[in-house]
Amino acid sequence: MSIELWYWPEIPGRGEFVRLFCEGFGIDYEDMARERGTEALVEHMHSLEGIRPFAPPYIVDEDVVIGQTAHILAYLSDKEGLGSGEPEIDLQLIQLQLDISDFVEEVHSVHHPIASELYYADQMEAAWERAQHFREQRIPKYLIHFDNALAAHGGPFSLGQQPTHVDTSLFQIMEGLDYMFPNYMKGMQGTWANLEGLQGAVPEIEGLVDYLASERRLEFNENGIFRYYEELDEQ
Ligand SMILES: N[C@@H](CCC(=O)N[C@@H](CS)C(=O)NCC(=O)O)C(=O)O
Repeated sequence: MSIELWYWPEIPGRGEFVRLFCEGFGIDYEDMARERGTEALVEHMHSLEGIRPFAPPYIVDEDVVIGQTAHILAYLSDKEGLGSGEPEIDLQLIQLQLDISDFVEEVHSVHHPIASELYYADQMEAAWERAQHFREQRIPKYLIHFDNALAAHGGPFSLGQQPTHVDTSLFQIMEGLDYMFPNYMKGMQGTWANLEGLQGAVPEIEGLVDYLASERRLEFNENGIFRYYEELDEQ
């Protein structure tokens, strides 16, 4: 039985981290709001009872209804037996996935440093300053951390030859950063060799070959998390 994925239909956003994992590892899912639209998503969210997800993405898997991207990926990985089989290593993979969530939040705060509810145009000056710090301090700090994690089992994936939920997420981060900061990322080429190797290896995962070439794969855009604003990139 396929799981339901509920996420905003027009952006890759955080939903894409779940899609990539499901597509790459053959997990059956229905992308509910892509089929039914934003209103259906809002209605569905409000119809949920009990402890509800705070925000999309969330999944429905029979009686299981959970949000939080990292939590969803940890749940699916465990359910499908796609971890290492060693609890202490699987917990470290979840730790990395939580680091990825923190990083994604910081990416969003680059173009929305004051408030998510305000337009980018209303916070451009603060965004410009934030982008500078983000490029100079935060991207290197996080990417070195992720690059070292990939080296721990010899690469190219987080468990050596075995890809996990961490790898599809790190791939999406690298693709997103290339879109958001093309000049900066070009200038840094070679700095994060393991991550660059991973970026080449993930698209070769069998389930992803077709997906990445399909219309199901949404392009990055300026409503999503990874946005391209020329002024926020290195000049
Ligand atoms: N920490 C959550 C964040 C979820 C989240 O912020 N979702 C966004 C879309 S990517 C949203 O719809 N937020 C609505 C809000 O924050 O009010 C996760 O990783 O899933």
